[in-house]
Amino acid sequence: MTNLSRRGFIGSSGLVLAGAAAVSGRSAFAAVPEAPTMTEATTQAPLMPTTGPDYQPVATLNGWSLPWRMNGDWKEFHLVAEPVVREMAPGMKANLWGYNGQSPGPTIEAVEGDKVRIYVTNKLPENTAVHWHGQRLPNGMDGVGGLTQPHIPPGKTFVYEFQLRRSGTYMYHPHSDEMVQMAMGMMGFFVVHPKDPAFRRVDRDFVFLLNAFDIEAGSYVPKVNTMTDFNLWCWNSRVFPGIDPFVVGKNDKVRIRFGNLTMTNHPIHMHGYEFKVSCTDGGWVDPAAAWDEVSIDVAVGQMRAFDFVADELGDWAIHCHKSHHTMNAMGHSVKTYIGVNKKDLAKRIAKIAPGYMPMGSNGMGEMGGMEMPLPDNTLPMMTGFAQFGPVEMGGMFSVVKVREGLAKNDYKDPGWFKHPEGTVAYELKGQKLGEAPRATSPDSGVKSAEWRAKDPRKPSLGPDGKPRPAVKNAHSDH
Ligand SMILES: [Cu+2]
Repeated sequence: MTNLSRRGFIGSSGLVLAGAAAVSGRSAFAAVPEAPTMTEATTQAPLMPTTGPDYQPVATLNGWSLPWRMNGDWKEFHLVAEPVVREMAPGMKANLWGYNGQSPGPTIEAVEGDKVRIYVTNKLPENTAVHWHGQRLPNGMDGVGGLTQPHIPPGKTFVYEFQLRRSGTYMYHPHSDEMVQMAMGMMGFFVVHPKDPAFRRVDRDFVFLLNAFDIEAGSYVPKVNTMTDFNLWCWNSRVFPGIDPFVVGKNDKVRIRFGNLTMTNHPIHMHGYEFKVSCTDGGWVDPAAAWDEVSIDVAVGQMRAFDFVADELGDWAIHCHKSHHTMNAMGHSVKTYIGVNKKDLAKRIAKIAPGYMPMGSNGMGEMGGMEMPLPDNTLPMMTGFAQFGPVEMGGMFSVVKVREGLAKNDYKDPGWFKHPEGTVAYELKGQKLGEAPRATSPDSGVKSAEWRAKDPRKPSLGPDGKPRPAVKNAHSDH
C-alpha cells in the first residue's frame, strides 16, 4: 500500500467508506469511478493534490482538471466521450464533441511514477479511441484504433492502464476517425508532475490547447472537412474576448504550456517579457540549452512550455502572431478597399444586397468599435473592450495580468491595470509640427476609379447590347 492510500484509509472518509461497504455488502469502490461533468466554460480553481507528493496544480484556461480516486495504488479517472455544447465566447455556442461536458476535455493531472487507470466511455454516435500523446507506455495502451486496440464502439467502456514514467507536458486526443473528432473539439491536456516537489517548480502553471473550427455565421456545427480556412482560432475552444486572462502575482515564477491540435503552426508571442522554453511533449529542456525568446512557434502536433519571472506589472498581451488568427469569423474573400472612396459605391451595392457593409476605406480598425447587425450565434470579427477602448482583436488573444499582492492561487480577474502616472502613451497637444511634404493619399486629388454596381440577377450585356455567354469561373471578372 502506498503512502497515499494509507493516508486515505486512516482518514475519516476511509472509515465512512468501510462502514458503507459493511452495510451494503458491496466493495468499498464501485467498479467504475464516477465521471464528473462540467457545465461552465470559465477557468476553474486548480485541483489541489490531496494524496501523494505535493505539487503546484495547473490552471486550465477556461477549463478544469479531472477529479480522480485512489483504488489500491491505482489513480483512477473516468473520461466520457460525448457531444457537448461549448460557449466559445459570450454570444456564441457551438455543438461540439468533447469529454465530460466540455471541449476540450478536462486536464488529467498525476505524478511521475503514478499508476493510472483511465476508463473511457464512448457516448458518441461512432467509434472512438484515446491516444496518450507523448507518454511512454506499453504499445497496447497507445490508443490507436485498429493498430493497438479495437476501436471503442458507441456505448462501450474501455480501460487504459499504465505507469507514468516521465514528468512533463502531454495531451490526449482520439485516434479513431481522428480528423472528424478533432475538428469537432475532442482533445485534452495531460500534465505529469515531478515526483520531487522542488523540481522545476513554479508558482503559477497555465495550460491550454490551440484548436480551430470552421463554423459558418449563424450556425452551430463545425464543418469537419475544412483543411486550412478556419474562421474560429481558439485556445481551449474559446476565442477572445471569451478567453480568460492569465492572472499572476508580481515576481511569481510562471509557466505557460500549450499544445497545437490545429492544421497550421502558431507563433505565440507574449509582450513585456522574454521567456525560456522549459518543456516540450518530448520532455524537459536542459536550462543550459534554452535561450531567451519573446515568440515561440508551435508546430502542428507539438507542445511547448515556457517559463518567466513576472517582475513587470501590467496588462501584457499574449497572442498568436499570425494576425489572421486574432480575428473571429471573418470572410477571407473580403476585398481590400484601403484608399478607395466608396461612399457612393456602398449605397449602390446596398440596393442589390441589403445590409452590405464593405471593409473600411481607412483599414478595418473602425469595425472594432462598430455595432454591426450579425446573424444569431455569430461573434463580431474583432472586439474586446479594455480601459482605453476597443482592442480590435478576436481569436487567439488574451492578457497576462501581473499584479502586486495577489494571494497564492487567486486567479480572479483583477480588472484593468492602474498605470502609474506619466507611464501611458499620450497625445501631443499645443505644438505645431514641422511638416515635410508627404505622398498624397488617393482621396487627395488622385482621380477615383470608376465603380459600377452590377445586379447579379440580371444578365450582363456585351458591347452589342446582347447578354454575354455564361462564365464558368466566378473569379474571372475580378
Ligand atoms: Cu496562429
